[in-house]
Amino acid sequence: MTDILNYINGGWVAPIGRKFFDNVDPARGEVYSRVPDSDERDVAAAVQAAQVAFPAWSAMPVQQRANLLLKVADLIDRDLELLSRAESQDQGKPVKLARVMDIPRASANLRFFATGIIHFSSEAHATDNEAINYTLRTPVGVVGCISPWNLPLYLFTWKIAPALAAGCTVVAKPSELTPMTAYLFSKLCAEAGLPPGVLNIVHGMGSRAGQAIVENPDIAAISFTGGTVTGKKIAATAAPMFKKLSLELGGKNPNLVFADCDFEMAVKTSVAAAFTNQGEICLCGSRIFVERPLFDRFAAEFVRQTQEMVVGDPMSNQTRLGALVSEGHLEKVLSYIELARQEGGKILTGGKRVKLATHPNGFFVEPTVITGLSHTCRTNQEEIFGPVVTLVPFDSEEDAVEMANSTPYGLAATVWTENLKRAHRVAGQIKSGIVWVNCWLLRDLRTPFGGMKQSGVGREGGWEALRFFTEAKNVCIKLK
Ligand code: TXE
Repeated sequence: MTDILNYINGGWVAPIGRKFFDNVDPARGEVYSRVPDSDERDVAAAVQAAQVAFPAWSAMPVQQRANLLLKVADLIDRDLELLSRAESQDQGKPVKLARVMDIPRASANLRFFATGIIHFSSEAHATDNEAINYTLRTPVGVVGCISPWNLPLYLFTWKIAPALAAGCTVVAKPSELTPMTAYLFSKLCAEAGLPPGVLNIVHGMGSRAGQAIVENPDIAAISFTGGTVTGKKIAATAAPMFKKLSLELGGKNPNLVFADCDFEMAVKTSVAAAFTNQGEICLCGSRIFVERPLFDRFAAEFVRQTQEMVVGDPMSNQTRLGALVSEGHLEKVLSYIELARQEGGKILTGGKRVKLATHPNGFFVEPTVITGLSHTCRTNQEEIFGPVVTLVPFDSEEDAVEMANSTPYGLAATVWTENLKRAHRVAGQIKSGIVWVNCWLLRDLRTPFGGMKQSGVGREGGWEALRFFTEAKNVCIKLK
């Protein structure tokens, strides 16, 4: 059984309190490693190491800093198979998905920001003939990066890559449910020659280690991705300390299918948008609104394709849906299916836990499609974050937009139509940080990423992330 260790000041250490908790393989329901139950003392040690490392790291020539991050990216690619298997075992996702999405994206994050920082520049403003203004951008200092369990290494690196590239030093905490790839990543950082203290990884529970990161007065900024309830708590703790905050929170994303869409593409992509990663992606399209004339045909084909998907051993290449991340999350998802029944929903397919002969204790759920619910019921308002979607008919463009905007969330949306004017019209009216037209999860890392309303505060991606991890200072020079 592996004991995961904290990575502080370039070395691997047990938590000061010597306590560990169990890490469960969700496909087997069995403990397979142990995680440090770190507390504020471990966080304090990590912050101290990060403070000591900050002057040299922030002053290092930018090309040299970039080269180190590029080296880490190369090592991730070298270990693609090992990391993919580790991610799959820890999270429950199909290894095939980790191989083509999670792990390649982790190295892409590092490469993107390592090269981005070289091109990062600031503005100058000539003020008539009076003065010249320029903007200096300096790294904010020691920052905290807290990431969730659905895309573990993918989102961990999405935060630490821009932070490190910008010249910050980092105290990071992966989710306690999926700490393994962050632990393996710490070894790659050391192998690449990242100086001690530049990146520190403290493992542990959100309420203890995570909270200690947010409360630590020497951490200047927090980048967090996770649930909206946790985001609220973090904001309440950090705001009185005037920390910079970037919060990427939940979603309840609408998928609007108009009758004039490319039918084949709309169904196929909507199925992927619903169930990729067991529906455990904040960008998954979980509320599918279909224009009434197309509704029955769409529903029939959607259900047919859903039933074709194999729920199975995450290590098998045939598997489309693996296990949910934890027993607690499995119960949450099943309770929402029960709620949908109580609210009068009709289950068109799925709805039950799956007991695999080879994995009788795994946390598997059938991909579930529900219809007959109003867009205002709890099932259609609250984030389920599992393989559960609803189909709802609509009669007009106005109705579709109103229903799409009717939740407290505003992360992402998809619109299916071949009508160019409608595509632009609807995209303009939807209240969300991203609108995909005739596609889903087509990501360009330069674009601003984040949510409106309760889906978050701030944007990451591209220059936005580098701006977040730097402070802008205006220097004004009088010319006369
Ligand atoms: O996530 P948490 P949970 C949604 C999804 C899910 C729900 C709850 O609906 O069912 O959130 O998931 C750390 N101070 N998303 O509770 O707690 C925690 O240790 C500082 C959407 O498992 O938000 C972990 O590292 N940190 C989401 C991270 O926060 C704290 C992805 C996220 O965990 C903390 C995940 C605290 N007080 C869940 N409490 C998305 N947007 O993609 C917890 N943490």
